Amino acid sequence: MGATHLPSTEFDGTEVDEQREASAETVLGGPGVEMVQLLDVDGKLGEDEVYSSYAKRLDPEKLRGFYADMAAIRRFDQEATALQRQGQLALWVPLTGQEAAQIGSGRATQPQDYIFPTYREHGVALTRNVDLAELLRQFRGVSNGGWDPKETNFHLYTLVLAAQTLHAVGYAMGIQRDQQLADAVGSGADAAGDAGERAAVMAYFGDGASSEGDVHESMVFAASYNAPVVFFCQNNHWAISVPSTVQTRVPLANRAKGYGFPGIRVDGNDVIAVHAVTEWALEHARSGKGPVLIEAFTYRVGAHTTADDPTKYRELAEEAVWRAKDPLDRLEKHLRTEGYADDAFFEKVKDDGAELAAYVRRTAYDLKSPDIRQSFANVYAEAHPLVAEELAWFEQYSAGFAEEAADEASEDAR
Ligand SMILES: Cc1ncc(C[n+]2csc(CCOP(=O)(O)OP(=O)(O)O)c2C)c(N)n1
Ligand SMILES: [Mg+2]
Repeated sequence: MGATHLPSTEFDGTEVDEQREASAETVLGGPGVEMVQLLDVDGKLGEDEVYSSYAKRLDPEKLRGFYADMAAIRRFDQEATALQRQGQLALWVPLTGQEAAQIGSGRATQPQDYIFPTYREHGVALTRNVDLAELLRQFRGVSNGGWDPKETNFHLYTLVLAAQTLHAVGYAMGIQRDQQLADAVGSGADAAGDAGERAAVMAYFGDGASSEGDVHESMVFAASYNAPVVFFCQNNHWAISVPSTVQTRVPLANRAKGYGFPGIRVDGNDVIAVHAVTEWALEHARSGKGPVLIEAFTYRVGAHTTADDPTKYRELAEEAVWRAKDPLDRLEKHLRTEGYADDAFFEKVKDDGAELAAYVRRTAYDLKSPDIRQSFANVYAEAHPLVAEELAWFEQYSAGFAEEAADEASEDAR
């Protein structure tokens, strides 16, 4: 294409649409596009040269655990959505459809790893033992976060798209330097022998966020410094109303090649494959071989948030295609055909889900609003005259309402 083909002021986008259509197959998946899959949609376990050895580490108990986790987080998601509809939460960000991507990757992490989520990683939170009821605090607007990240190495949710990818790489570089120091004084985990004891970082982000400059800068830095970080992109096909075909002309995993580290597209609705690929990537990062990009190819079955209506921008038929690839159904088929789980197991999972939902409901009803003065106290570490002045004004303003209420009450009494 020459300069004469550059868009003019009469640019109508037709050419771009045509290009997008031409590259859709590689973005949306097609026969020629590589993707790691172990469990097919019928729940049959296939073979993979590299990743089957990881899948073989999973005994029936672990697989049942994956199912129980995915069912629990789906039930939690339904409950939180209902709480938002009842006015208990200001907003909710549903994860339905992405359970395998989150449980598979989260369960591959070790306690010493550090996780930087976006705002939808409720399933990963579960795997890090974050009290799920705590996740609701931010969405009710009673906390800036909700949990102590140091307790679980699960960072607070980041709503500014992709910002956490930079934090993750910085953190990974910190881990790397601490390790170098420990190695120098002879107290560090041995790189060859104890790579499993070393720490790595996981940075979660979405297909939409992948277009942010922050992601590009993170990847450049991660490659330049060989940081122990795994970039985990959940390509759920949509960034609110913008389809993934607008974000990229190639599978997102392919971008890693340009930075010079491995990129893997994995079936994000196949919990066994996601777990295997993430374990491989974390081992790679922990053993000093540098970053990896994983693209979990999945789908956001519900709305972007409870403030969104996907019928305005996508076809129901597309949702139906993805419902047929449901991550829970697929693992259930596998567990049943292999004789790893029976009706009693699935009944118990359901009962546990109801119990979790009741707990979450109870806790949500009990969430207390913080004292507004706390917001003023949070502005600076030390007292500040301007903040004190604003607080004084605010208190005087609030007191006006108390006087108004008292006047109304005495009028009513007359
Ligand atoms: C820097 C920035 N720009 C825009 C937004 C508004 N916004 C919130 S979510 C979202 C879409 C993100 O899509 P994706 O990265 O695919 O993640 P998903 O929500 O699908 O999980 C946008 C544009 C934001 N939060 N931050
Ligand atoms: Mg998305």
